[in-house]
Amino acid sequence: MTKWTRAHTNIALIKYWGKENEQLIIPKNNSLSLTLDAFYTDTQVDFDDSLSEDLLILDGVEQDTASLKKVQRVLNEVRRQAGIESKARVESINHVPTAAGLASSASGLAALAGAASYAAGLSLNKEELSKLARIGSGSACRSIFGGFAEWVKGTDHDSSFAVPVDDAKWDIGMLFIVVNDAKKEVSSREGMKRTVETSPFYEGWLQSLDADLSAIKEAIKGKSVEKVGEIAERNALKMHATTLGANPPFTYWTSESMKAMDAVRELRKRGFTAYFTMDAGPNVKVICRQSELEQIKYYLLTSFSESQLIEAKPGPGLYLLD
Ligand code: 2P0
Repeated sequence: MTKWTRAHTNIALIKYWGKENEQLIIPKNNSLSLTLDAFYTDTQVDFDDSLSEDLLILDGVEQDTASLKKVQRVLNEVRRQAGIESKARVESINHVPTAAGLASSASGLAALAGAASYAAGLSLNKEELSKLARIGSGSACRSIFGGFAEWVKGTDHDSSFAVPVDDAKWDIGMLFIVVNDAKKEVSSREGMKRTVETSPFYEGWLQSLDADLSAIKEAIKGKSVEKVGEIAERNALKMHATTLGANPPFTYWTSESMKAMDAVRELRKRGFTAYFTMDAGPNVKVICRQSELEQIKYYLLTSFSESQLIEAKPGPGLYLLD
């Protein structure tokens, strides 16, 4: 029994940054994201007794055992729940513009949770799928849901999963500015670990989160792009500030990222509702009104090329393809 399953990527507006339990991927703090339509992963899984080991074929290319690690954490849990021992063939196609340098672990591990549980004959509800995706990659637990989702940190495997917050069927969108001067980055897994262990700013980050979370939920309820953007931008800046206090210090920002952030500030001066957020990489995402995406892109074309600018709207949660 195998079926293609699709999951879209999500971008956190209140960031997940740091683990309480590294083995189970229990986070230090709740996070809140928006699932987007522009980038997604399609995956199918086949548990096959004739296989002697798990196989991962990504965009038609068989992957090495190192890339299988996160995938196998999900497969092993599915095998445990279904009481099967067969190895799996996992086929995955990432629909992310080539060379965009955008992380696909959220959509990838969410699609895998859906496809693997289906292939094993498990019928999991969304909460169970979210937990399963989480053990592959933390941010993936939020991609089970469309629109806005909150990952409630919990204290153990059974209490740590995402919940839907709002379907985002209103005038909010996101524009990705893909910057071209990417340097070799510290992985998010390594970056958050180093920050938790060594940055004196980490405590300050944690202490400010409850206020950010309740404020953004109010802003979402009021459908205020302005407030959502303002809170998200400040939250992202705080997260990135923690990395400068780490030992050794690091940053995901490049000069191109800073140029993009300046462009967003300039958009605000020109009367647009535009705020930015950034993740564990140099790309900048502009939070804006869906109805202003075109005009904002037009303005940004004065500083960036067409291929660097990707428009996104709120996207759906995990689903099986016919
Ligand atoms: C987030 N990031 O909330 C934050 C903001 C990056 C910065 O989740 O170790 O790939 O697999 O749980 O989910 C990226 O980290 O990390 C991430 P693991 P993940 O989106």
